[in-house]
Amino acid sequence: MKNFLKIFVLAMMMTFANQENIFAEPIPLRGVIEGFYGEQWTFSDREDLMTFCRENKLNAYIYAPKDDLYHRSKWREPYPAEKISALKNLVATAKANGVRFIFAVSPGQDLNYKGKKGDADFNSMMQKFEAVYQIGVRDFAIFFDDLKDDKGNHREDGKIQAEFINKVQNELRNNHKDIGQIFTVPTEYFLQDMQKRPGKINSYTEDFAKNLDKKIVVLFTGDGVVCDGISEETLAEVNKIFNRQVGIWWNYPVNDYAVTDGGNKSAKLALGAIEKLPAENVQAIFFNPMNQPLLSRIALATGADYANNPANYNPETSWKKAIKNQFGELSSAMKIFAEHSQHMENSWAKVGAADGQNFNTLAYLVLYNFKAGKNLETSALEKEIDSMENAAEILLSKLPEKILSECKPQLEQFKKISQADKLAVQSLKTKNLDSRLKTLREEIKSKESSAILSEKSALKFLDDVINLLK
Ligand code: 14T
Repeated sequence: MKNFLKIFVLAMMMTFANQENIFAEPIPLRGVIEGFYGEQWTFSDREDLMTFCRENKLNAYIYAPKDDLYHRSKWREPYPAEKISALKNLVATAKANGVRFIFAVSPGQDLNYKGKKGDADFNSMMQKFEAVYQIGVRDFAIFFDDLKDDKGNHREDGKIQAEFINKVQNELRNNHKDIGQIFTVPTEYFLQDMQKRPGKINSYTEDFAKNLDKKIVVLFTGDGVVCDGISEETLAEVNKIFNRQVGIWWNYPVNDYAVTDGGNKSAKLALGAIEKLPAENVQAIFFNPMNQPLLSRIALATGADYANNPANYNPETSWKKAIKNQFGELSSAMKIFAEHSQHMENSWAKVGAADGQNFNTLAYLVLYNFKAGKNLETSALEKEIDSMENAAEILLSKLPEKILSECKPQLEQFKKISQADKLAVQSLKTKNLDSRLKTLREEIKSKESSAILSEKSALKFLDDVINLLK
């Protein structure tokens, strides 16, 4: 009886704790990795990120912009004085905001491991790290991602890479008493790439895992580079492969891979929530953002909610809260726009909730009834489309300048798609394709290299109607 009572009280406490988040267990290391290709954030964007991190209880930042020459292609060269001084300010701001600043180098394109050249490169790496140690950096990373040729092959040797990282770590710890943690990303950094077939781990990964010092934190991206969530099983499997608790490099909301011909920036914005990540056992997580720093904050704020309480995270609630906090009186309009620009997908990438789910529910019903020759009840769909056009107009006229500069083409596109959708509904009603519709569709198409959204929802509806009525 006594035991029964104990269990009962314990169960009540746990229920209570869950609801009130009293015993919420945050992921110990949680933050942002500036790890994307293309246009870098400015130092002022980075400074602002540190405040954002404190406000959202994120406690780490990895500096690893692929297109910083001194990070990757010219990694041996020291930073010029003015860049070192900007970094110094940033490191101080990070510290003041309770954010651990992790400095990364990606030397893999031309790093020498052996002989005289090997010694020289080891020294270059130590000098590179020493320079940032002097401005306050205590945590370091060496990344070996994206070293594959066009055929997807790489010549990297896992043992040699691991020994290099170990040696750098030893030297850092010999030179300084207060080194924090060392992080790495292997050349095979997603599960599918670590094995030729399930269960058969490649020798590269085996050698890397076996030889890498246990203190070093390994980051991986999931089953693929950009993938539809990480299961507890995948995490457990990768932990087992590396014989340690690995961390996650999460590729959302990053959009650097969605660049279309003609554009130099991704045409699609990832404005959705972080979702489908493990509810427990994650030791470290870093979200890779978009080239657009302000619009990245929707996903990053939800990522912060996830990372601070993975077991009780609700993407939808968190997403609404993030938009409310960030956009105030423009939040209703922003929610409508963002709803149509969440999902990222191509031949090898897939992540984020489906775009325009409300729209699709309404549109399918109308199309279904049209095809069945039934009476068309279009008012709900028309109302939805009006709210979309209205949202685009409000945002185009009222968004603060800097945010608007991150999404103007997409908002204009959203407005056009809405206007075309309105004509499409009218055309269905009259069973006659409005001649303006095809022109509008062409106009939309001509802008797709710089603005894409709602490909499988509001935009698809247009093509569906054009096909039905032509
Ligand atoms: F190291 C990694 F974990 C990683 O994700 N590396 C890059 C990263 O810098 C980039 O931002 C991200 C999204 O594009 O994916 C990795 O880069 C790739 C990988 C690919 F397989 C870019 C294009 C690819 F085809």
